[in-house]
Amino acid sequence: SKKERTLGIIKPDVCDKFSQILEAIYDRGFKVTKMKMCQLSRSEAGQFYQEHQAKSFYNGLIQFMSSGPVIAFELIGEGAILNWRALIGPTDSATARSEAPASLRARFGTDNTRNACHGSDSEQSATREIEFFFPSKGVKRRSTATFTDCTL
Ligand code: YYY
Ligand code: MG
Repeated sequence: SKKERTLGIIKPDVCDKFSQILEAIYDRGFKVTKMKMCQLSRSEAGQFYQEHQAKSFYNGLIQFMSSGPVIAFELIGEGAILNWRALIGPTDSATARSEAPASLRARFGTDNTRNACHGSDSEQSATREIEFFFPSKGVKRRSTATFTDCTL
């Protein structure tokens, strides 16, 4: 498989598990090439998850994602998109515990919304999501996110 980049997020429920999650990331051979801690406004969280706008869980998701600090990072590695998705595990933390007990969602997630981590699901989402958190300089900004700096 080829070298890819992907976007990961440590969600507000598990920012205090930062060191354990980072350890798992390095153990799997990813390189962390960018990282940012911030708090998303509701509007920024909504923009990030725009593909889910029509879903019944959207409001709860936006509420949760803007409820506290997140840590966003760019990962690079062979097949990074699928490999990072595999490391975080199934969306529902309960499913993760039965089907992928070593995954990050199994270890640290609570339920179907408070599920510890995000991972881009395709090359196209990875490009959009990396640009959302880490806008490239010199290119007309597509992301309107400003972010609030925060501490743990
Ligand atoms: O890509 P992934 O995060 O595994 O799941 P998605 O189906 O893209 O949903 C994004 C996000 O929405 C999920 O991480 C939690 C939340 N969510 C939810 O709150 N309730 C659901 N039934 C499905 C997803
Ligand atoms: Mg998704």
